[in-house]
Amino acid sequence: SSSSIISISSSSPTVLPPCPADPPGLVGPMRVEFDWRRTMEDVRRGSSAGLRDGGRYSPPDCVSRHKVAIIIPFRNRHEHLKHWLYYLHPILKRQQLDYGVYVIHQHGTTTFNRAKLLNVGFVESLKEYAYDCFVFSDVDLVPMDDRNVYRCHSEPRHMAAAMDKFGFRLPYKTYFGGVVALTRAQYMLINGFSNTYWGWGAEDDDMYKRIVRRKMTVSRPDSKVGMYKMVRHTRDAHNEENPRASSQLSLTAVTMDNDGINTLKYTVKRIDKDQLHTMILVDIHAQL
Ligand code: UDH
Repeated sequence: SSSSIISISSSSPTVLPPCPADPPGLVGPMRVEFDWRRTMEDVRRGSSAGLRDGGRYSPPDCVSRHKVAIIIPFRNRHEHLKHWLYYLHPILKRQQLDYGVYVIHQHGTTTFNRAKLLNVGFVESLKEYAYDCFVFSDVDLVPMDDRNVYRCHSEPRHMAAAMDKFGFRLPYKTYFGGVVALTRAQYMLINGFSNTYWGWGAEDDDMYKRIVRRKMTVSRPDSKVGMYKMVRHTRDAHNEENPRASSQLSLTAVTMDNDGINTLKYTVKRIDKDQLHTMILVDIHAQL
C-alpha cells in the first residue's frame, strides 16, 4: 500500500523485510585480472561504499539470511590482499550477506600455521558478533562467478571446487582446500581445525578427515560456479613443506578430540580496524 512506502525513510525506525533467498543482483561469470598497477586507492574507491569500520557490511534494504565471518590466514601477502579486497567486497555486497572480513596475521617469522590461524579467526570474530557461518579463504583466491555465495549449507561446503591452477577441476576427490564454509555447529562438531600442522600441506586433508569422522559430507558448487582464479606466486619463506604431514594425517581420528578449538592457545598482539578489513596480529606460540 502507499502508506507503507511513505513510512520508509532514513529518520523513522523501519522493520526491514528479510532478503530474498536468491540475491537478485548477481551477475554470474566475471572477468578477474590481477593488474599489478591497481593501487589501494583504486580498491577503496571501488569497494568502500556501505562498509562500516573493520570491513563490516549488512544490506541497507533487507535483513540478510546469513551472518558470515570471512577468515583469511595471512603473512606478508599485501599485494594479494589488495586484489582480494578489490574483487570480494562488491561480490559479497551483491550476495546480500551480513559479513565481516578478518585477516589473521601471524606475528614473527616462525613457521607458518594456516589452520591454527583459522581457529584464531573463528574465536576472535565471535567476540565481535554472533556470526553463524564462517568462510575460511586463502588470500590469493578470487571467485570467477558470484553465484558461488559466501554462505553456509546443511553440510560443510568446499567452495573452491574448480581452481585455475588445477585446470578448473578438483586435484583429487577429497580435496578440501582454498575456500571452505562451515556453520558454527559444523565447526564445533569437528573441534575446529588442527593446531599442529606447521608449514605447508595436509592441514586441509586433516579438516576433511574430521568432517568424515563426524559423519558429515562435503557439498560443492558445480565446476562452472565453483571457478576460482589464484594469484600466481612462489612458495613463501618460512612455510616449508611439513615433514610430519603424512604421519600426522594417519592419526587424525585419534588426535582430533584433543587438538583443535578446545586446545587453542595464542596471544593477540594488536587489532587494527581498516574500513576494508579487521587485521588481527597474533602470536600463535610457535615452538619451532
Ligand atoms: N599464507 C600467507 N603467508 C605465507 C604463507 C601462507 O599469507 O607466508 C596464507 C595465504 O592466505 C595463502 C594460504 O596461506 O593463500 C595458503 O598458503 P600457500 O599459498 O603457500 O599455499 P598454496 O597451496 O601454494 O596456495 C603452495 C606454494 C606454491 C608453490 C608454487 C610452485 N610452483
